[in-house]
Amino acid sequence: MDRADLRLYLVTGDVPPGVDLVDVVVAAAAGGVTTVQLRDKVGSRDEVVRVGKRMVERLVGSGVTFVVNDDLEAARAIPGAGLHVGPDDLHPADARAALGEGAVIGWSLHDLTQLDDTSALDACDYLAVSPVWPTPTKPDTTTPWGLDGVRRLRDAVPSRLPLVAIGGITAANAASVVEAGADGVCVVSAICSSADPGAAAWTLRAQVDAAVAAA
Ligand code: 3NM
Repeated sequence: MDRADLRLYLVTGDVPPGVDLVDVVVAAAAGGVTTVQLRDKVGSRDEVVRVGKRMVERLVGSGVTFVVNDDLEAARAIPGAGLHVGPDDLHPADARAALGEGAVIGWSLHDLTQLDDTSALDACDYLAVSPVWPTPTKPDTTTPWGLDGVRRLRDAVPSRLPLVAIGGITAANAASVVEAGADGVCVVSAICSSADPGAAAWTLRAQVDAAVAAA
């Protein structure tokens, strides 16, 4: 996976009342989002597949990478979808075996000991520093890594693996995350809660691109 495909990674979350999440994703992609993860911890698998297919159809030609959070069967049912898993989910090597070489597979890092799992690292296309800061969007995260944690992970993770960071990232701090060694930033509320998701994505992407160019 090209590092540039992870510059601005949108994880779906709550959107304002009356707003269609698919429209938010499409606007965010037009604004510069490079990867979309469909994350729905409430809806049924059928619902995830239905929404995911609508997203993929509307993203055709955009170059955006599309992954599903933690549901292998949903990923299999959506054309071209990859899978993002955490340390308590399906093992990345099993995801790779099920989805094949062409699928994008990502893994969340909660703990340095995960780096000892070489079969997991070998199966992944990217890793996510999870979370970099505490966030009201997901109050039950593990201990935040902070910017020092991003730096430590960038040194410890095999260099072939791109690193993104999630949790508490906004346009005001996105550059600092890239300066610490991340290849890109993941956000939920900075885009999903915005009245103008396209503009929010554009602003974030400009911050990330400038930080990458300066690195
Ligand atoms: N996963 P926001 S933090 C979905 O640490 C998610 O694994 C996290 O939301 C993790 O960009 C998070 O609004 C929510 O802070 C991030």
